[in-house]
Amino acid sequence: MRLVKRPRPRAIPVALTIAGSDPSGGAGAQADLKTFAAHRVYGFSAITSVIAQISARVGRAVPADPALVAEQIDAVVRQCRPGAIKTGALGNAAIVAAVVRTIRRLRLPAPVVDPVLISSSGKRLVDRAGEAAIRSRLIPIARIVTPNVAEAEALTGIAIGDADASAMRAAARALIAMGSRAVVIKGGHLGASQPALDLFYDGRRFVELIGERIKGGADVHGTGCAFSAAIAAALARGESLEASVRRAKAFVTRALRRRIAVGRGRPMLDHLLLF
Ligand code: PXL
Repeated sequence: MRLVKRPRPRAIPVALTIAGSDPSGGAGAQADLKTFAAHRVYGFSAITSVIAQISARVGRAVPADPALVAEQIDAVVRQCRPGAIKTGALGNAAIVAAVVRTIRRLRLPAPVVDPVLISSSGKRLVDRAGEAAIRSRLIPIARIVTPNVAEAEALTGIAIGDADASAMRAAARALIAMGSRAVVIKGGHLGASQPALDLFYDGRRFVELIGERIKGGADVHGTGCAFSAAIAAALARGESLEASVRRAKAFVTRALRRRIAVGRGRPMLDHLLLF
């Protein structure tokens, strides 16, 4: 038999999501992995919480043993150091603490923090103590934090109401004061008559990202997961933070426009945009 000389395997950027499991694949780690794949970024995942859910209904959520969350991160990092990390639903304060300790101990890249508090259907995905730990421990090590308006209000105590631009700026400043290096507040769920305005702030400059408002888009499950995962994917590919945020917004807008029906339930994002 002739020996065929194989080319060396290609290197590929790698990103890690630390997030809850959504068995229906619309949100959580499964959605993050699809988003990484759409960006041609290899995805690692550490599961923080197993959640019985479909797009229309979130059922029981069982947080993982915090040590097991840390062990999952240790395991994948042994194979390859990710170029970027994102965090999603974290369950409770002990998991938040374990994630922060592990990122510090392994000197991993500062994470994209999606401060997931409550699902769109109203289920708490992190308990109250966990929410406090996100504020006091995770946000201080974040590369960027990506709250929607409700999360920005909960984390800062500043009422933003209906697209009040000056209140959004105050909340962005407050999140930087908590220690994040940058913030993007997602205004997509605000009043239907207004454009989809996201506010980016890196502590020096405010950038208003105005996007097309997609009719019916606010009803789609998992947009926040896709947005923060897309930022991490672009960072893993070596793009600047602002370019990563702009690319992520364009990605979510496109995936929203092309949303898909998967049986019963809310529409889903078309992460892979194949046809
Ligand atoms: O979109 C917030 C979110 C994040 N992570 C998981 C979720 C949800 C919403 O349902 O299930 C695992």
